[in-house]
Amino acid sequence: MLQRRKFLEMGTLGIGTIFTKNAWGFSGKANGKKPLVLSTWDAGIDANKEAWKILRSGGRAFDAVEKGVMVTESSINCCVGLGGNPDREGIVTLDACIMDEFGNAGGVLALERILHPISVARRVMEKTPHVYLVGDGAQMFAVEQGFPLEPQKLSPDAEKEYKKWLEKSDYKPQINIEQKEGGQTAFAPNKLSNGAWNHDTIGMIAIDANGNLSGSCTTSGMAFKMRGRVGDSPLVGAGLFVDNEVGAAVSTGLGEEVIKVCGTHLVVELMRQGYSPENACKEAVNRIVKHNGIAKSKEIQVGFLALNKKGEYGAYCIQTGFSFAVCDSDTHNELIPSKHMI
Ligand code: SD4
Repeated sequence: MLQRRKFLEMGTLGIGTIFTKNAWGFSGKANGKKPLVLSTWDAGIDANKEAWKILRSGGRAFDAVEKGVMVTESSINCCVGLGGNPDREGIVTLDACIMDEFGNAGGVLALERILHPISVARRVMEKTPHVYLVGDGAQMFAVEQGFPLEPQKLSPDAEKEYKKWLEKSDYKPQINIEQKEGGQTAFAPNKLSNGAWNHDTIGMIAIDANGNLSGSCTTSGMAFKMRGRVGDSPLVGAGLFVDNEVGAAVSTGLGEEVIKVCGTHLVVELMRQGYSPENACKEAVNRIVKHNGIAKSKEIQVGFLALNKKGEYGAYCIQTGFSFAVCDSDTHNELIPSKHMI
């Protein structure tokens, strides 16, 4: 239903958008163009549009992946960023990381009350000798850098979802399993009362006209997580990895499973060995499924999205529901359903 609605909505966007029903049809568009930007989930369509403005004018992929996901972080109707669901204590904590074409990286973990964690992650990379800043320290640094401290309050949607969750306070982390619409209990709703999916993360990878790769990943993390819980998204090699000689990858879904296999590092290393982006993602998914067994894997969603140095891309996930957005021209910004294992 959502896919259909999104399709109709996308028809009204500035950049031409096409939704293909073919699970791996590219609507006749070449897979292997430069520049190109990819991002996870349906919010990726709007994020790609912003990133494309930079890429189309010959800009750097690194700037594109920052500016692109800032759109999603700003959107109050989206679960990414300050509009997202809080932890068990009712506080929104944000994780993000960014990597450039030189292998530099920066990240923030459990950052509170800052609208653009991705930009703070960039500053950590550019202005400190460190890769990560966490919690209060990350916030202090952000404020020193001129980022305004936003009010400590939940978005109307998040407040509603949190109140619903508090009725049972049942702690059973689960994430992004969409085909069970209606069958979900209150612990981690995959669909919000406003009809939007609970995609609390956006990952973006891009190749610019010079053939340089960069990536970003930003999230409010798992809904109603334990205070202090950190997922894969801000971790180099888990939620995001870029090697400018080979390719870039991002992940989404149950972060704990991605962390245990160093998911995006694995995907990039498989591409180095000659795997196509799709097959590299498939093999990384396979490792997670093998580790958990089929029965348990049915309760888990993880998706990987990858791009190689030639501009070829692909994705794979454990089960149906994951989609990604690809933009490679002024008229092509498309949401594609990922292939899945189960
Ligand atoms: C996490 N991987 O915190 C993130 C969640 C996610 O769409 O991808 N949600 O584990």
